[in-house]
Amino acid sequence: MAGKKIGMTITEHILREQRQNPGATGAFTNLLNELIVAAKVINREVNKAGLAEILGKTGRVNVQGEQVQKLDDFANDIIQQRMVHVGELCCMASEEDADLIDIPPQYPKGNYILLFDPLDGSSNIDVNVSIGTIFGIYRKQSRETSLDLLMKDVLQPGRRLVAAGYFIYGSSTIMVYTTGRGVHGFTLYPSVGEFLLSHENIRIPDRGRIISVNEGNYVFWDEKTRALIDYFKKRDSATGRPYTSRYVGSLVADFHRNLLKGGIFMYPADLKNPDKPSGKLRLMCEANPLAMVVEQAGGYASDGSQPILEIQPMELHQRVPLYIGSKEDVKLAEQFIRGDRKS
Ligand code: FDP
Repeated sequence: MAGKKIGMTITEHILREQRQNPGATGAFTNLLNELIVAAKVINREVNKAGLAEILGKTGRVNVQGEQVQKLDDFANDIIQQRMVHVGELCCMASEEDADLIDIPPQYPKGNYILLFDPLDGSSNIDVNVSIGTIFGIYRKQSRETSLDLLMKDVLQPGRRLVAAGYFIYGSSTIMVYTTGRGVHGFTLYPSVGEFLLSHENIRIPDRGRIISVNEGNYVFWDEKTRALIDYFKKRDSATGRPYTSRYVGSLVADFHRNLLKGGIFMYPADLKNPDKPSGKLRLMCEANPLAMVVEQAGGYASDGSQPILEIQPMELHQRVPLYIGSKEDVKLAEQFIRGDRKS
């Protein structure tokens, strides 16, 4: 038959990955498939935003001290509802919930742990800017079953993630994922209701031309961070500077653009709280999954001094500074932040 060849479905792809792993039981495939169903439901609601009574704030403040939007709540509920009965998880953690989420006793438990940010970039919900769902999956290391004792299994460095990825609800809906064998992107064909392979083996350029950072925070940055941003903005034809600036304020959207085009996303530590300089983004639910994706695509992620994936998490909602994207650009950022370079 003539015409453009249609890419394989995400389900076929996951099964194909599973066949490459002789020890695989299918548990992982079940888990990802259920997550995809949850994302399709979230996508449907995101597309309705503006029509339904789902925009706006709930009036609650989440564990991060941020206003909870109705769609945040919806996405958080849907993921939990779909994932509790899949039988492959021992617990979950969501950016919106202070504590670990247990699997109720009526459902079977498994050996995987799901961490997720149900709706990243939520301040953009009301204004039709792309938002997304980020996820990371660990395998349980201990034999513990009680929720109180599972925290150690959850607080694993990102290097131990067995899969990670995101869904971006944008001009089209895309799922990008890795199980440690490259990064692949699938676009949702609404008429078919399936994610079909559209971006096989994504590779991020070693160097980009884009910086993505909220420069409104300039006054809260230390000298090293300011010197870094100033560097990217200086004119120098040999290194292709100045870089161009792109920042929409949705991590998934900013990350996805830079993954495809090359560049660096930065959310540096700032001094908004002078006693405790910190980044804004969360290690477990945001930085680690994207760090796994970017490394699998040939890029790099750092907190300014060490690879994100090497950080030993101390708490569930730990925040980190984040420099992520093209390898050479992120390595350069490390030189500035460590103080090895000033201009
Ligand atoms: P949001 O607060 O809208 O949920 O994860 C938080 C996040 O968005 C990221 O998606 C985004 O990159 C960042 O915060 C934006 O923060 P600023 O508004 O401080 O730039």
